[in-house]
Order: sequence, then C-alpha cells, then structure tokens
Amino acid sequence: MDTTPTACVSRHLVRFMCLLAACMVIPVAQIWAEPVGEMIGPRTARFHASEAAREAMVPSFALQSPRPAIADVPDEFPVEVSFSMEDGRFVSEIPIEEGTSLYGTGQAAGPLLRNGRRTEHWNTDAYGYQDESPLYTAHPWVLAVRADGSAFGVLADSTYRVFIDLTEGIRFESEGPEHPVIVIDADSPQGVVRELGDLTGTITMPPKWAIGYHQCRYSYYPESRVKEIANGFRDRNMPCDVIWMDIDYMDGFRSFTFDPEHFPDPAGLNAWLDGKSFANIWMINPGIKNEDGYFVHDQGDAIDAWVRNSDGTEYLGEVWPGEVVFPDYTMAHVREWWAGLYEDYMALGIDGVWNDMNEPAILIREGDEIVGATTMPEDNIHRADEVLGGEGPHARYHNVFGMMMIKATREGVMAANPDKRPFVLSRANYIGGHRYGATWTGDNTTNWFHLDTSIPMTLNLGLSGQPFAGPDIGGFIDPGTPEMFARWMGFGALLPFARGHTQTGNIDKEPWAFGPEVEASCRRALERRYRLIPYYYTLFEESSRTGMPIARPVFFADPADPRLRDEDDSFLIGDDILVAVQTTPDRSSAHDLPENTEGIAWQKLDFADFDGEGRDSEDPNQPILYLRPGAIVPSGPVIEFMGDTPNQYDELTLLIALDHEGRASGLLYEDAGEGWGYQQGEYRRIRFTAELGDDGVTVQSEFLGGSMPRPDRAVRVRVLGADGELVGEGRGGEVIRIPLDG
Ligand code: MIG
Repeated sequence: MDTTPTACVSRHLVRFMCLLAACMVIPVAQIWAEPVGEMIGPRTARFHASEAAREAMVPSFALQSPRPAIADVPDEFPVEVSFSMEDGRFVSEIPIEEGTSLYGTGQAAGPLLRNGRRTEHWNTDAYGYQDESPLYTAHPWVLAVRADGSAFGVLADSTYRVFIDLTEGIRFESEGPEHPVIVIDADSPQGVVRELGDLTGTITMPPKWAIGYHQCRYSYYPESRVKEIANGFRDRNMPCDVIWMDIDYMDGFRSFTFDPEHFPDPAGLNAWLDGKSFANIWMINPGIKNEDGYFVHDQGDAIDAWVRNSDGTEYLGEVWPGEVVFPDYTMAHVREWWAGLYEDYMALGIDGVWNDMNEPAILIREGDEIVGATTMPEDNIHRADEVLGGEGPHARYHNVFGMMMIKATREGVMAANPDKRPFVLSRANYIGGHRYGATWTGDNTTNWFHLDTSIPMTLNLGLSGQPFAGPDIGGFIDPGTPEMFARWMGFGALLPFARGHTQTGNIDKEPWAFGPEVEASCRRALERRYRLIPYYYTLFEESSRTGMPIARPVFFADPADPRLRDEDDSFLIGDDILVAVQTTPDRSSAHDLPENTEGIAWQKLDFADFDGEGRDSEDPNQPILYLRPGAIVPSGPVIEFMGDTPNQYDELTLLIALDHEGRASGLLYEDAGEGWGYQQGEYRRIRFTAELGDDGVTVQSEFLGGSMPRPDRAVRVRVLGADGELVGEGRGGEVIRIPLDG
C-alpha cells in the first residue's frame, strides 16, 4: 500500500467523495482527488488542490517571505483539507472536531466566537456597517481551538474575494483560481498566533508616542481649531500624545496639498504642536484628482502610473476631489514614486501618515448627492510586476490595493525620516499588511452594538496578525449619549490603538465635550492608560518580535476552559491584566473570569484618583481591572505625554499578585522610545521577581540584556492581596524587602 503523504491525503479525499456520492444531495461540479501537501515549517503545512495547482501557485502577499517546501506532510498531521469546485467557486474545507471554537477572520463585526458565522473578505468602504457586513480589511484566516486547548490555524492564501463559512467546520469559498491552504498546527492558540507571526511577519516597533492617546475628528480646521484642541488637553492636564489632521486640511482634497486659507503654514503648525509635545498625523488618500497642473497628477501621468480600464484606457472614478485616477501600487516603480512624494511632505515636520479610502472606495452619485460607496470594476487592469504575479484584473488585486499603498507609504515615510520609526494607519488592509501599518475598525456608529463589538473586533484582528488596532472611541456616526461616551473611553483607552474620532457635522467628542462628570471619567481612563505605558511598551516590543497580540482574548488565560471561549465583554492586556467591561446600558454583563489557580483568584487592581480623592473603582464607567496571580506589571506615574516628567525613568511602580507558591514575575522592556538604536542593543530588558518568605516579600530584578544604562529611579511596590495591599519602596537595582507586618 502506498503510504506517501500525498496518497494519505487522497485516501481521505476518496472517503470524502464516497460520502458525498452516498448523500447525493450536495451539487459538486468537481473534486480534486489528489491534493498535494508539503511542510513549510516544523508544524506548518501547505496544501494544494493538485500538482498542477502547486506548480501554478502565485506569489503570496500574506507571507513575509516565500516558504519553500521542506518535507512531505507526515501521515499523522492532524488537519485535513479537501478541495472542490462548487457553483463556480473554489472551495476548500477543513473539518473540525466537536467542541472546537473558531476565531480570527479579521475585523468581522459581531461576537468574538465565530462558529456559525459567514463573512465576506472583500475590502469595502462599510460606512455604518452591521453585524457580518464585508468590512475594510481582508483576513481569509481562521484560528481553531480544540476542546483540549490545542489549536490550529488555516489561511486561504488567495487575494481574491473569499467567503469564510463557519456554519459546519471551516469552509473557504473563493472567486479566484485554485489557491493553497496553509495550516499551522500547535499545542495552543498562542502557539498558532506566534507561528502566524513567523509566516506573515510582525509590526514594526512603533514610536512611543503612538501608543499614547490620539485625538482626531473629521476634521479639525482651520489650524486655529487644531491649536484649541491641543490647548484643551494641556490646559486640563488631560493625557494625549497625538492630534490628527483629516481631509479638510487639503486644498480641494488633493493629496499632498494644503488649503492655503485654513492651513497656510503646516510646518509652523507642526512646530507649534511639537512645542506642546504633540505628535501630528496627516491624511493622504489614493484617489488623485484628474487635473492637469496638479503636480501629483502630472508626475503620475509622466510615469504612466494609473490603474487601467479593461480596454486599456485610464480608469476614472469619483471620490472627494471629484474625478480621480488611482496609482497602480502593484508596480514597483509606482510605489517608488509614491514613496518619493513623502520626502517634501514629511519635511514639513509631519510625524505620521493616515491612508484612508484605500479599499479603494469610489463614491456613488445620484444627481447632486453622494448616496454610497463602491469600488472600481473588477475587470480593471493592474500591470503588477512579475514578482507579485504579473498583470491581472482588479478582482485579483483589490484586496491588496490598500496593503501595497501603505507598503509604499511606509517606505516613503522611512526614507524621509531614516532615524525615526514610521507610523502609518490604513483603513484597508490584507492579512500580513500589519507589517506596514496599523488599522482601525472604520466608520462605526455610536450605539451599544458598536461599543460592544469594538472589543471582539480588536481581539479578532489581533488573532489574525494585526495587533495594532482599535475603534473610533466614542463612535464615528451619530451623537450617542454622554454615558456611552464615558463607557467607550473607559475601555477604549486600554485597547492597543487608542484614538477618539468622529465624523464631520457630528457633535464634539473630545473628552471634555460632555461636561465635567464625563470629563472626569475620561481623565481616569486616560490616566490608567498612561500609568500602564511601561507595560504596554513591553507588550508592543514582544508583539514586534513574536506577533503575539497586545489585547488578548480571555480564553488565552486557560485555552482548555470551555467557559472562557465566548467571553468577549472582557479582554486581557498581555497575559497579566484582565479588563472586565460593562458593555450594555443596564450594566448586565456577567463576566466569565479565569478559574482560581490553586485557590488564588485574580486580584482587583485599583488606582487612586488623579486628585487623590477617590479610586478608579468608584467610577462605574471604568472597567474593573484584575491582575493575574503570579504577575508583576510595571507601571509608571501619570504623565500627560511620553516625554513628560517625572516619568517611568524617575519612578516605577511594580503591581504584584503572588501565586499559590507566593511567587510572581514580570518583564520590563525599555528603550529610547524612538529611532533604531534598540536594534543595535540600546535597550534594557529586566525581569522582576517577587517571593514571599517568612518575614515578608522580597522583590528583585534580573538583568536580561541590552546596553541602555539602568535608570536611577525610585521603585515602588504594591503587592495586591485578598485582604488589602502591602507596599514598599526602594531604588532601581536594589533588592526591596517588604515586611509582612507592613
Ligand atoms: O468618506 O476623511 O473612515 O475616518 O474621517 C469619508 C474623512 C472619508 C472615512 C474614514 C473616516 C474619515 C473620513 N473618511
């Protein structure tokens, strides 16, 4: 009997076909009887519909570098893939065992747990989206966690429109030709996500300011309004690091131009913001006004940059500037040109770039009115370079249009400021595109559904390779209520990308816009974020190395606990802090928390109020924080912006929860917060450990690496316990002993 891996896969297939024949109900046009598999990592396999499909495989956009086959798929590989053609769609199916929980699928709205759901992966300008609408980014990827806590992940490696149907097992339906399916097998969901990071790459370590709070709206203008907002934060000592400039700063919505009346001196404005310790981010869109004499248009014309109609003429669409052409970012020379546009732009003191409308979105007009958005015709032509797969229809390159745009943007930003870390935010993206930029969850609506779903959306993005994400805090569409705003800020400030934003014409949504009570709530929320910056920064560094998400689902605490599988009103920051949120108006959320380990529960973590007169826990708009038994979380003083003093380099507070053996440990990563020195070893990584002995708790640090000198700082210690708290103090590098009698 032939026992080669290929034969093994096809044996399963034959069984599957017989089953189908026996039922005779499913209309099957074609089944590939001899799929082929190959290992591309120690526990990662790639399956193809046939040998011919394997040979015809096109370059993968998802993978950070090509993965050659390294071995045959062993007989015992635990995941099977079958391929068929149904109703003109290429279908791949992966059966799941009873008790398997499904996640991932990118930014899908709705609950965290995706079993029973169907999503469409076709980048869409989804203004006012609902549960299960196709959204802005495409992640044809599913994470499956078996009943025992072991896990696997499957990636449909296609850029075409893909439907993911999770009503019975895992099923991908693609509108394109045969594509490979990559399967990662691991002992845990964390193992799958780490391997996904290895396959698809990880985020670039962001500048430290980018992990602070961001304030945006569509749009702050003229520039005097931008200054008012900036002063609004500083006058109130309300933490914030970044102010955003949305499209109205442009001259007639032309990318790379400035409205001479409302933004006469962008360099001056940026310098002014910098003087107040704000970073700035400005928007750039892909639709280039089709107008002779506009330099971007003329330069693009000169290099024949534009996406074409199927008849070879240049494609014209309508977006904000009126009639526009679109750079074809699938060509290297177009990306180089686009990158070059950022040289003069960034020289104005611009810190970060926001690429919007890059699904790409095309407006639908009825008479004088814009009634919606669509995208360009699927038979438009991209003259893609051979290394990307060569010339092909928009149907093939649609989902990577935004990704290729931000790849070019990021390269331009980095070339313009070679000594700085780039920050790029993109609305559209494709799995793997987290290598080039962060993502937000698009134009949400200010209602309880959107408030609630912004947690699972962010978590599933993290489980799909994109850790740097978050919602428009406070809601883009509609005013909402003051309470909703306070609640949204309460947990939104703790998500990895924390930005308040709202649409043009809407009410003001700055933290102070809803009166003093909501303002106080927002301050507490933002102060929590800023206190925890040493921990967030450590997590961002981990994510940039390993692909581990920053916000993690609660089931990561115990992947074998079935109760945690659908918990999505709370989330973890790293492994050590659990954030339990009230996401309903009547505050009825009952949270499934991880079991006590050996009788030790997660400890409530509370902070004193900013004015020293209360505790965060007295504010019902703040989620409850819990610390994992065995964890040490590094935190700093409240700061208003990253360079504020005193900061973590002057004073560190270790938040400690001892485990059942009376021990705890935790990591701290620090570097300059900007630049690339850390890649040359200019960082400092330490592990703190705590141990309960007969006479008290001993806390010490262990140097793990890096050439950054140890900051000479005060180190405070808070040991949280069921019956209160032990506190102590010492200096960095010293052993700190806290006597039990306090
Ligand atoms: O069609 O730039 O999702 O965040 O404020 C509107 C204006 C275009 C859509 C983005 C939104 C942004 C808005 N943009």
